[in-house]
Amino acid sequence: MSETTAFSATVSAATRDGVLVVTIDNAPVNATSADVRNGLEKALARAESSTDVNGVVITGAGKTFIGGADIKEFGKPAMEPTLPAVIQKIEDLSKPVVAALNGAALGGGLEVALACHYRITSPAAQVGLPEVKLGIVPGAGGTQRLPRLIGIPAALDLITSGRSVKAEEALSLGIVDEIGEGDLVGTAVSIAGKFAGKPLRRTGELTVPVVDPTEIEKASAKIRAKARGQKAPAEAVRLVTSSARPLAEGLTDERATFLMLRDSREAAALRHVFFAEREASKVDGLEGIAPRPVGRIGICGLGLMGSGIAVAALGAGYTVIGLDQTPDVAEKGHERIVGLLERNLASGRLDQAGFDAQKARLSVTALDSDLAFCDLIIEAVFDDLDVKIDLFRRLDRVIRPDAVLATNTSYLNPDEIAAATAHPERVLGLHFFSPAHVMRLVEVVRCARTAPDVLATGLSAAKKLRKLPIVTGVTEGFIGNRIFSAYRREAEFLLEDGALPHEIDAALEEYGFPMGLFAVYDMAGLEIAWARRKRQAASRDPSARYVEIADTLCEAGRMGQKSGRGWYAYPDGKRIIDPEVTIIIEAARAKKGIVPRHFSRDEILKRLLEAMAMEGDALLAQGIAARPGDIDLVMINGYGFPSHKGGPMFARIEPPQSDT
Ligand code: 3H9
Repeated sequence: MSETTAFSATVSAATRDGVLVVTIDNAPVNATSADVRNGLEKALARAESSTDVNGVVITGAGKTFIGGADIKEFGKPAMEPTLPAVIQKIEDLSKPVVAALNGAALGGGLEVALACHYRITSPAAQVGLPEVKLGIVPGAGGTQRLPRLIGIPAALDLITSGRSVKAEEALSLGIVDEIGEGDLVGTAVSIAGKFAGKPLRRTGELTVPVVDPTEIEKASAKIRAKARGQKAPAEAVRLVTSSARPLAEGLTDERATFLMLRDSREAAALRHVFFAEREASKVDGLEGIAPRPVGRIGICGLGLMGSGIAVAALGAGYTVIGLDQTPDVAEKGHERIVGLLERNLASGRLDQAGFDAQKARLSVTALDSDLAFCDLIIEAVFDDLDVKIDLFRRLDRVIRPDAVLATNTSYLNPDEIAAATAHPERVLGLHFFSPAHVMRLVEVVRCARTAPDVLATGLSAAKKLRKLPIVTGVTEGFIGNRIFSAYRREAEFLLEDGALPHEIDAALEEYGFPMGLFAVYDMAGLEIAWARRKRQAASRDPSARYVEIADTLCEAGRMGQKSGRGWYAYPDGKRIIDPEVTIIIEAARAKKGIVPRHFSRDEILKRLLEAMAMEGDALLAQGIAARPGDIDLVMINGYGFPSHKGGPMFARIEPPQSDT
């Protein structure tokens, strides 16, 4: 190996057996920042002009090949050379260029690899074009070169879903040419040496395989429908399906589309979400604090919520012991959990070996003392203070003093539950969302006396469960339900002021919520919220505005979809507007002397979004939420707020209609 030459601060190279091995070292993820592009360009020029260089290998330092373009540069003035220009130089080089994928090759990283003349990957690497998740399309050839390599249908799937594939799948699809064990760079060097002086396989010169246009049209229509108004997936469909045209034409179109989307509000929102997710794991007071080790999790209460948590925990590799009141009830819980695992098996999310292993790690009991060896215990019993306090007192006596106790309460005060135990410092809240094995959000509740390493344990276990943990302080409903209450209250004010449920729902769905608020109520059932309102009636501020419409619906037996009627009617299960509901609403308005007025969709949205953001302000001022981004993540991952709008705090920065 020759001496190392630095082509820039982040790109260096050394010659090995006549091949220039170029290494990108731009921590943390080797993003193609301006300095990397500069260094690469210079290294390529050196390779082209040096008579003692026969080929090039491009690889990354650390565990990533290239994580993509540098997202932090988006929105700043462009710096030459552009990534597409550098990538074109790779493809055009007269000497063989081999990509040695030492780790993830994502976005611009995969685009670099696609332009190389050969791709060898380590077995641990993943490849993908996740740009649509950032509201953009691949902007450095991905939409044009990937179909040339793997065909339009497979490229459509990968680019419009943004999913990454592991090395094996990348090989079978034809994205990479070889999986290399051991000295990856050494193998890449010998491949480059073998290709020297031979005709090179340039991806851009390949022809896109011909496919049945009706098949493509069917797939495209499905993708567009799923995108719910987002621009990037639709643009990606257009670019990929038209990739059979001359490369230069496709690349020009792709670049213009990329730039247009990159500067859009939608992309700014999704970038905000990306960085907010990374920020959320930085929690005040936890620097340098190690979580307690967790291998065995106890779950108390094996209803829907407890079973969902159990499935998530089994999937993460934990041993799970479920506790319920009697052996019979516990056995029912066991059946429910196994039923969920069977569904995963049937859908292909789990293979037989995985199913068997997970089932073998599950046991149930009706004896508290069987939880003695658990490291973390999560309760998901009925949301009643006395029930939870009784359970925590019992557990406190039988579990190890260093075991962590978590409550899944939605509305109760976890400080009161903690205070009932001998070790309140080991108590925290882990508020899962239903169905717990599907929903990504977990609110991690830092109680008044939660020890830092207990909080760290909750965060690390939630992450291992592949959840997005967001820390919240103690308040009624925590971050999500407090914002949701403010949103619901405003929606009910709107009803009294003149809007109808279907008008509010239409505005929300057009904005990007998967379902309007009143349709969601009907689906969930109206009785639980009604019971809560009745409990709170005595302590309600009599001077505060209170909308009785929901109570009137419940009194009339309209409990939602299950009872065939709620905010809508459901003859034959299909949701329709019910004039009876309109009459109830009109009567409520008349009772208060409210003269209804018309609300446009924009006005409806503005009021609802502002109500959410104002509650968010209060949560920040009270120190319940640490950052606006945390609030946005809670609403996106727990309440259906469209991620491409960035969450209620981000959405407020500009009015909802200002999309560019
Ligand atoms: C693109 O490529 C466009 C092109 O088609 C066209 C261009 C013309 N840029 O996730 P982690 C930071 S668009 C800047 O915790 P992991 C991240 O903020 C891009 N920074 O690590 C964090 O910073 P901090 C397409 C980035 O090991 C730190 O790195 N690519 C970027 O769990 C660690 O991140 C993608 O969308 C970036 N591209 O996972 C891939 N990526 O420490 C996005 C990360 O200050 N990235 N950072 O909080 C990922 O999926 C993961 O980061 C990755 C590593 C799998 C790479």
